[in-house]
Amino acid sequence: RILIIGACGQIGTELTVYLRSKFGKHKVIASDIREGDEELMKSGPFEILDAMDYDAVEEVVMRHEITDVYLMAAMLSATAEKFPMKGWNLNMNSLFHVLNLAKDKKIEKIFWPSSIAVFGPTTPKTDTPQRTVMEPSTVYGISKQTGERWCEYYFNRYGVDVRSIRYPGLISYKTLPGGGTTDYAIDIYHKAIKHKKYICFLNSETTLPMMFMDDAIRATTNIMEAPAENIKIRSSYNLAAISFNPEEITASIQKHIPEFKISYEPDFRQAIADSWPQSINDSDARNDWGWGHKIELDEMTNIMLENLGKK
Ligand code: VAH
Repeated sequence: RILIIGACGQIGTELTVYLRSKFGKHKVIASDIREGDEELMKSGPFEILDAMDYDAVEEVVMRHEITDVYLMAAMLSATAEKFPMKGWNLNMNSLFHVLNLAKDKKIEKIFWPSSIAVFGPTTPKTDTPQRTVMEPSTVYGISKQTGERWCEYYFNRYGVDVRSIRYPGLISYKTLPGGGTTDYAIDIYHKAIKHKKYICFLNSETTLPMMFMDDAIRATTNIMEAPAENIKIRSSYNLAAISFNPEEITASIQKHIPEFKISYEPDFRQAIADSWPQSINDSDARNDWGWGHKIELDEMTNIMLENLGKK
């Protein structure tokens, strides 16, 4: 059975729906610190669970006979800059609990998300390699870089089958933007529909690596279903799809809403975005476990506007 920790989050919400459709709703236990929306709550078993409480996580794992854990709970970049110690404690302690459950053979497999936030201002900005200088300057990035080191350590030392990918900014319509620096690229669609204008907290040339959620969910299941011997990297795999800046996503939206206007009021999140790469080299993921993105910017805009327009 599968346990999703952080099932109400941006990725967790869609991962729960996908895995339940694939394995059956009783095989996938959703959990989070608070209840989710009605659709999630009535779509299968749910547990209120604090990812930082080892005993509580262990109890849910044992009671539901969990074999695979997707640890999706974390505090994202912008919020973690406001609450550094809370961000560090949540992102790290939750990971240690799940790694130790696997070390003690209480679970068999772990998925843990890392992020392009592990790269910092001194990292090469374009076609960023899998292995390169990584001096993250955000609490979130530091926690993800450290988490990657621990995942690799637990694999090498204890044989823990933990798999991880460095997600770029993820764009989706099923959940509201949640404290991420890349979340401007979600909010812009909501505001384009509601107000036909958007005040962007990043400047117009801020190019960032991004991906539509359906591609991210497919990458997550691809890496989890790959034979263990194909997973050559046990820290975390670079993953890429599309890179764009606010000007380019605006042009994409204006193909549907010609009168849409953007203005720029960069805030503290500009420095976070400036510390991250503009494009990522994901050849290792493509070679090792058959990764390949599908959704380009204009198709993503079609999907986002169509689904948000219906809400
Ligand atoms: C954030 N969406 O903005 C996340 C992600 C690369 C960005 O890690 O914090």
